Amino acid sequence: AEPAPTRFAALRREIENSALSFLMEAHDGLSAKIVEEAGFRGIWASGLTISASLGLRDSNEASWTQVLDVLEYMADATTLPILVDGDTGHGNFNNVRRLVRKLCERGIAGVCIEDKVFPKTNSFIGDAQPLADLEEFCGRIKAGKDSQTDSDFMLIARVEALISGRSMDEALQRAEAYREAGADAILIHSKKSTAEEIFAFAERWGDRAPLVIVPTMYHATPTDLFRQAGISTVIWANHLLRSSITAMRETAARIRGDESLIRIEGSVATVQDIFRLVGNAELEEAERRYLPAK
Ligand code: SPV
Ligand code: MG
Repeated sequence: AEPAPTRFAALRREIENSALSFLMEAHDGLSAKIVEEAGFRGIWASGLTISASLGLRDSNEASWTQVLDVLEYMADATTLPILVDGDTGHGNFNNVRRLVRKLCERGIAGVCIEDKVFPKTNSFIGDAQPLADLEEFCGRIKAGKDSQTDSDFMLIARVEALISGRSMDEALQRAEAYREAGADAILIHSKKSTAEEIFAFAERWGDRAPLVIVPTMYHATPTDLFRQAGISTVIWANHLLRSSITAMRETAARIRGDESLIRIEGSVATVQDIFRLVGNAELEEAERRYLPAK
């Protein structure tokens, strides 16, 4: 039998294979386990949801090493490859170098960096966000690629031109420059409520490098249209955090109102379920092996 691919190779395979792939958002060890349990083959470690789960804004308020700590919990909790949202790379080329080295050490299979400036602003806030200088951003990409210690590590360049109201020509020009600088794939982002500009981009881009998309705003687009457009990978970017917010709010309100758990117990995960998710059975097994017999 063939040896199992490394997580680096697994992410590369997901993004480069001809079938449409999906990455599901997670923001901590537990949500990472839930993504794996659901059958997904890769995780999107979202900057927005990791920040929000820490009670912070998506403005680089969490330091990059704090994010790295969260990633370590996520990697320990699952066997899935993780693509981390590296925001703008946390500084210039030199910060990207150190980030990529540390991600490789922790077994994080890839990073996506966006062509904006530190501290970043979430793409869905405001209008024309300042973009990075094209050549300076290409330096960040090159520095990242030169620093990876596993040949399958993926560096994905995220084009924010359409988000910032720039032209389709500029988006394509930037994507091409990033590909030439060594990016393994392009994430083309849009905040429109339909996918028209994504399809227009994909048509002109062709198959120069895999395309990754985040249909948070154009959420009603049928997934088959992404397939037909030759998209490589869809990121469901924030929906586990958002669903947990809804569930936690309902539970908190109900317990506060009822001053009782009577209407709660049947509708929330059991304590046994928590034990199972975090692997208590393995610990019991290990105790039989390592603790003196009673
Ligand atoms: C994230 O999940 O943090 C992203 C995607 O970067 S978005 O919020 O759409 O910018
Ligand atoms: Mg982000």
